[in-house]
Amino acid sequence: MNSMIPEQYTAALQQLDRDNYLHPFTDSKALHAKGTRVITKAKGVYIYDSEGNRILDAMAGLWCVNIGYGHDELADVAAEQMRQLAYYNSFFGTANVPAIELAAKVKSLAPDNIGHIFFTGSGSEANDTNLRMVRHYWAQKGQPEKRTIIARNNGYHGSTVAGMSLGGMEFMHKQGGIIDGIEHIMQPHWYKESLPGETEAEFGLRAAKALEDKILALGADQVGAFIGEPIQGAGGVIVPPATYWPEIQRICRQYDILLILDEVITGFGRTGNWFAAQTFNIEADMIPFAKGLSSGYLPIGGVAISQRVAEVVIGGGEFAHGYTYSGHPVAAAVAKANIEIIEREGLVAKVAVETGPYLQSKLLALGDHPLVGQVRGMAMVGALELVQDKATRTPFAKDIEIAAKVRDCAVASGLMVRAVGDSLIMSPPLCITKEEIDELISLLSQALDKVQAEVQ
Ligand code: PXG
Repeated sequence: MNSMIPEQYTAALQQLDRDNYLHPFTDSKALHAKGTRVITKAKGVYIYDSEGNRILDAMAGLWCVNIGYGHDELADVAAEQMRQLAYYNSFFGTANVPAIELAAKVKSLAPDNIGHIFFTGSGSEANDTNLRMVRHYWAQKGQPEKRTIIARNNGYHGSTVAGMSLGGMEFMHKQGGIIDGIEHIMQPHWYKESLPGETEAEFGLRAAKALEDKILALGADQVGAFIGEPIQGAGGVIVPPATYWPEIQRICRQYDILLILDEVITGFGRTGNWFAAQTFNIEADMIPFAKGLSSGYLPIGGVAISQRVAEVVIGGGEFAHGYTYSGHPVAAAVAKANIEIIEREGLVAKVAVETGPYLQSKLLALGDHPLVGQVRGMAMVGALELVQDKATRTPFAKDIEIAAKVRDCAVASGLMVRAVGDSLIMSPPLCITKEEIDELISLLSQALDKVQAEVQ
């Protein structure tokens, strides 16, 4: 196929794709009509498609390629590990060297209260692990009725049955319903959900109080855990007011409820610390992670478990839970080498003091654009909320699909961003330079101008 001219090559791949490949989270009929964009190679912050277009990937794949693309070193690590030991499980009294070393490494980077690391193949599996571990923990403690988990509207925790149920995406719940024992409360989205005149600080406390109200309504003896993303990612990069997390922490402690902090997106540097728990000063009982752990070079995730939970699980006999690929040696070796690259390149500090603030200041400046109602973000994650009327926060009519319009325009000009509702969201590779951020902002601003001219 490679000897064909790019258009023929692309058309042939698109046909193969149409005929055989069912895509995740996709309106297949619409995609079949349009044709898939086939990504063929990548280097640094740039991806390339089968037609030869170069695109600045401001989504780091799917929030995951933290070190950027094309680190040959990881290919070498994977090949070497595959030759040495391609697979062995950690189930029946065995383990492998990379998994043991990676557990120690992740624990050393995690907040001080973390005691043990459990590995999974993905973020969804990590949250399935959480659901089972919360219930197992309370059963071991003699309180099996503490089994309800409180989550939030518009949260995202994965797409398996437990992940989808913990998530607060209505369009997902509608396809088949959710499992029992999960309750949802409001999200801390000040721009969308505050009352007239309510400050961010006041709103943050009210959004946290929704947790207390729900606990009291259900009875604290029925509630096992609360789960939330430090910053909602798939929901549209929603950074809660500064008052929110301290109050959530207080409530969880007061009612003896475990706190699960979903760091699948925020883990491994995105907020300028290894974990957002450190950025927001949150003491969590379980921290699911994935994505940045391996920068997406191989699938691997896990849960960092607090000492108090780990002690109960370790002391409670067999916890009958695990995956064939828990602690996969090749994925673990690559993850460990990925962390070494993050350390060697000083990416976490760079995001905290240099490129993160730079991206945020450039995004804030886009707040002056007539289409932009709110700029949200922190360090290396950001969003622009597009509105028809800035003063009244009036959104565009749904059928205009304003954010999708800007995204399409951006992609056509060489910038990959995501549209979620009326938000444009981004989470660039942590290795992005200031010059590349300038390019990102310039392409984004041109796309905004173009669409602004169109909808005027
Ligand atoms: N938790 C969070 C916070 C996530 O963002 C998961 C769990 C699940 O991870 P896995 O590895 O099972 O996909 C995620 C994943 C989007 C989008 O639309 C986001 C994710 C996945 C797919 C789409 O932004 N995040």
